[in-house]
Amino acid sequence: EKKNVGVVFGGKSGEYDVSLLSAYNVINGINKEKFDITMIGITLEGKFYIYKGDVEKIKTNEWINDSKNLISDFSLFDGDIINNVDIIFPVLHGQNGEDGRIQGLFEMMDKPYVGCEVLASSVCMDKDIAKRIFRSVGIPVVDDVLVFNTDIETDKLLEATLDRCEENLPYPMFVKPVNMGSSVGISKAKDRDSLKEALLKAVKFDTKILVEKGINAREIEVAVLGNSHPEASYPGEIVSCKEFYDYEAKYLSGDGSRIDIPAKIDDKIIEKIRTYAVKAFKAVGGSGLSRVDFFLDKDSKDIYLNEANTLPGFTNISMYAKMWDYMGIGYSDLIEKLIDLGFERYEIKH
Ligand code: ADP
Ligand code: MG
Ligand code: MG
Ligand code: K
Repeated sequence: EKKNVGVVFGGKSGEYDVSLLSAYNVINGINKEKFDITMIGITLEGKFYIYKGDVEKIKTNEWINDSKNLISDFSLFDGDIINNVDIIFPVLHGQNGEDGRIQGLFEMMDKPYVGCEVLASSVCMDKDIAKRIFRSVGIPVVDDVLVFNTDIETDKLLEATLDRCEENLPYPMFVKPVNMGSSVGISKAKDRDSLKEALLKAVKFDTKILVEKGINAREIEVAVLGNSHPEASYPGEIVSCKEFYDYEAKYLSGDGSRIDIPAKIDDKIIEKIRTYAVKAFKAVGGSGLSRVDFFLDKDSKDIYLNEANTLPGFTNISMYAKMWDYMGIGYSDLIEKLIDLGFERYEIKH
């Protein structure tokens, strides 16, 4: 019997646009002989709709104006539409979608869903908390200084915070709100003035800011797939066209950035990175999927785990999908595996 997959897209998140692209690809990529689809759109304001229109309009964000194909008066808990959905696939990135909040809603709805549960999702969304956990299991992470919004709320406090950063870290530094993705709110600071500017920018996105030592790094990513026996793909490398892999390099500048799969690095380093990726996934209690990102220091060859993304970009040309493609699992099969893993976890936990 065909299972009905509720594909959720959009979301009250800085990564709304990225989600539309991922979801467009997932909806097109799902094997229609095996699965039916219910499209569930969330607006930037956080309003839920069932969408019955053309998939192309998701990509272009026209879905939201397609009023004859939108159903707003449906229940998430016990309505005909939702009862018909067997499993939910949140194709959402960033706040509310990737951070455990909507996963909590799925738990309350008592629905199986694809990807990490509440805890792993929220841990990985907080770059500070995640790094503490990785450190605690012996995975190397970049040195940092944690700054709260209250540490920079007056000029005097701000100056003291700049001192604290300078005492603990060399320039350049990377300044990031802890709870974002897609490089939103992140800056590279080369001196005290730009550090100040970077902090004032980051605090617009979160109350907690991570200031890190800037690594002159190659960026290596690993795709992890599985529940209690997760597997790591071969690593891929992002070669950015910009000074760092910022939002523009990620999504806007077309073919300027390059992806190498597998990354052209030493076999020994490859094995180390894959081992760290699985260890990190287990340490945060991951399930389903995660893309674990590393820095390989160009000078010292040291490896650092940068972050784990529990709902990474998921178009058919995204790193996550391409790495599994290289491992022999095509896009449609990957989607199916993730759905199976979602059902498997539900069975174990319920
Ligand atoms: P996001 O979740 O937004 O992707 P990241 O922490 O991965 O946040 O940072 C985005 C990008 O910024 C990285 O891919 C990398 O190019 C650059 N970057 C972040 N932190 C550092 C660092 N400590 N050293 C060097 N580059 C960094
Ligand atoms: Mg991220
Ligand atoms: Mg990143
Ligand atoms: K993350």
